[in-house]
Amino acid sequence: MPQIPPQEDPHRGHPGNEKKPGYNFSWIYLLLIVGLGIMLWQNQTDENTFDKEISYTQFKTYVQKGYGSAIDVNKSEGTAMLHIAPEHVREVFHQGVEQVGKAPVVSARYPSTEKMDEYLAAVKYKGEVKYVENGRFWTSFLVNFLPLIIIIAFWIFMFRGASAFGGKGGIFGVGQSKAKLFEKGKEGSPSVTFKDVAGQEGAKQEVKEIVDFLKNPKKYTDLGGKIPKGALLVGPPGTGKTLLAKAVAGEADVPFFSMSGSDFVEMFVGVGASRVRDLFQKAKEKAPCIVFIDEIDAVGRARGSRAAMGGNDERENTLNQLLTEMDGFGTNSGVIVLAATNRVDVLDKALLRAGRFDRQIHVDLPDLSERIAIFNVHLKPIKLEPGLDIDLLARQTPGFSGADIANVCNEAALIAARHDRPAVGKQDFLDAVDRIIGGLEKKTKVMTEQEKHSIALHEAGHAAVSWLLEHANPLVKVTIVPRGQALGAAWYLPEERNITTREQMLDEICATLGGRAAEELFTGHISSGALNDLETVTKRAYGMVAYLGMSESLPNLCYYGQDGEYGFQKPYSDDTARLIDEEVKALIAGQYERAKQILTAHKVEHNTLADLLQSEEVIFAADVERIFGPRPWQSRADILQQEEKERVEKLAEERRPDSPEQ
Ligand code: NHX
Ligand code: ZN
Repeated sequence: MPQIPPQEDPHRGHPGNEKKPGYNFSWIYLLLIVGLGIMLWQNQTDENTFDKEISYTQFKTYVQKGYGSAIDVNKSEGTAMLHIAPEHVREVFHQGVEQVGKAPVVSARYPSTEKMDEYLAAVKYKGEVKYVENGRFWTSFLVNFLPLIIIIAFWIFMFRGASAFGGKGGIFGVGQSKAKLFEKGKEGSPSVTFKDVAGQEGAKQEVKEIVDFLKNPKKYTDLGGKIPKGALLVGPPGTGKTLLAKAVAGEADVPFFSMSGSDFVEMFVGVGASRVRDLFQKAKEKAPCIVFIDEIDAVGRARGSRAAMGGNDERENTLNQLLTEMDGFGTNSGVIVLAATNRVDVLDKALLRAGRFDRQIHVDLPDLSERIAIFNVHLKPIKLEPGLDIDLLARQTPGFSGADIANVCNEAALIAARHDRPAVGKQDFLDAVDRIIGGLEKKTKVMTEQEKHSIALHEAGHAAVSWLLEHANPLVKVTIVPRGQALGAAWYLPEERNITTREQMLDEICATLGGRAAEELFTGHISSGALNDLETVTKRAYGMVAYLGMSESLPNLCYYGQDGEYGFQKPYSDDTARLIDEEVKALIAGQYERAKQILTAHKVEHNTLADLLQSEEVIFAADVERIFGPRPWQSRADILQQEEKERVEKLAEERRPDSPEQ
């Protein structure tokens, strides 16, 4: 029975991680407050007291003359203070009582108490003699030693924190790992199970196996197998790596330590390594158990790649410690390390070798059927209009991650609420998708007709060229309503393909250049509006030439991910660099010409489309079809869609028997 996960209570802490009582800053504060208090008190007693320092000889003279009314002897300072009687103030200070106060004093260093006592007896001094032990001792003590105390305290703080005293974490717990410990049945443990992880069947299978290793290791070790030490969850952001790890924590019967890679990092040197040590020590005490490190690239980045810049010794030390710890425990000691990252390519090779994170679990973006499953999870709490087509939603969201889909569902609910609708409908979801891809609509942005015209020409250019190219993405709609950074946009529904051919890339580049081409052809001016178009085109073209070997003069050569390995240098010669630049330039120029040709050939249709767009603001694929006629190769896309639909229906069929009342 899943429970609502209790909110984390920051004051309670987790077992094995609580602060040791009394080991905190409070005593430093106490010391400071006491010191300040004493200083203030001292100042107060000395206030309005005119104090003049004199020589001992002078002091004796004053005593002899009977100027003094009382003497304070401060033994710790070695000074004697003579209170001058009001009637003698003028003789001593050459000033009146108004200037020096009612109880002015003079003080002098005396050679020794005995000698002074002798002298006082000799001159028959009748006044009072007070022996003061501390006097201003504390003031001078604080003034002299407070900086030293602070420095020493800081020093202790630093070094204890960096575990110079045994690695058990410093007196302030800086060297302790910040890992949270979850134990099944105990409060705070996540109630996520594998059932809550939609899609990701392959990854789930792998992760389940790890849980199984820990549940009955004998099954594996009896056959001579070794339990793996670590697994790396790899995948783009938002695909549910952390959720998977939480599900492991929820399903496994073993303790689960969870922390983020950045938790190792602190401003103090040596803390990271100490925290790694502490984490593994705690883990070994609780074995069998699972340690989960989120965003491991924070510490696991390849070492020495920035050696020229002095490197990052602290992070390297942390990583080295992590490597050592993972190698250090015996194969079957039962600590399995799970880590998540979206950048496996930057990780240190040593982390990935056998015996450490030797298995990589890829958590990819969900495909159509997985998106349906994810939608089903996130739509559960939402009040839906009856008959909502979830398949359609999944088809409209290619390339969305699980987190994006959750966002769509939430946004749709908010949009429906804003319109006071009783339930969330299809249009709300489509608006939510648009909002998430394109940003907020800016209906109030003021546009002149002139600007609108050139934007309409630009967008109609995209629409026309993409409509007339076989491999360009199918168009959904064209709009000149400003949204986010863009003043207008042509929306496509990209096919979810696994590989892309050269023709498809070229057609897409051509369609993207269609906007500027239309501007140039039909307004005579080119504008800054094509910034994003040119950016994507340039990136794609460089990718084709430098990474995919798709150009005439650099065929089958890939320079991907190779720079940085030998410092900052590019892994090719200057001549090659020039060649790449030339090829990219030629490629883009060629596609631009092609776009212009297409637009010139279909000038009338394009201009009709642009006019329609300017008056309607939003037009759909059907309008484009009315003007240009159906795409001759649309049948192919239709076949694909038909195939997909059949697959989805078959899947739905399969799910139906076990869906009722569960
Ligand atoms: C801008 N954005 O002035 C406006 C808001 C026909 C207008 N920034 O290609 O919207 O012009 O097919 C500095 C200088 C973005 C920052 C110039 C940021 C230009 C989108 C590009 C529509 N649809 N472009 C498109 C678009 C724009 C941009 C900039 C900038 C075009 C085009 C942005
Ligand atoms: Zn454009």
